Amino acid sequence: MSGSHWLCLRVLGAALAVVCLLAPVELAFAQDADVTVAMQNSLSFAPPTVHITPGQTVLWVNDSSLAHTVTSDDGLFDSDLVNPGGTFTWTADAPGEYQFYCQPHGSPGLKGMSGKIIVDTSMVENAGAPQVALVRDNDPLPER
Ligand SMILES: [Cu+2]
Repeated sequence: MSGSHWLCLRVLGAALAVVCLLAPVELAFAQDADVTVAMQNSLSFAPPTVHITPGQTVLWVNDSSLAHTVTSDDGLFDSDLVNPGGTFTWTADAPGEYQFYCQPHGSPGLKGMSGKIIVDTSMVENAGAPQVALVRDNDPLPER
């Protein structure tokens, strides 16, 4: 009886080892889209504001029957026209606020069809990315 118990434990251990080996691969695929924003028939992005951490990727999906663009106010990225059913992705490198708009239906400054990406190192709890270290910007520095 104890022999079969050992076998059970060994199978369980092997299964855990396989899970550990697969985990990094799953994380790599997860970076393909950390947040999804829909382009809607109501000429808006949904949600209009998203939070991510540096290194994460936003995926825009055109759920409408019109072509739209995802154009950065600052010229950092521009999807050109995305047809119905099409997608566009952008990966944030650094913290900051990045406004964007749709060229046919909006304009810079969050006018019309537009939105904002907030890239913040303190948003780890929403990101589902435990490998990202939590950085606290507000910690007081020691006096010199
Ligand atoms: Cu549009």
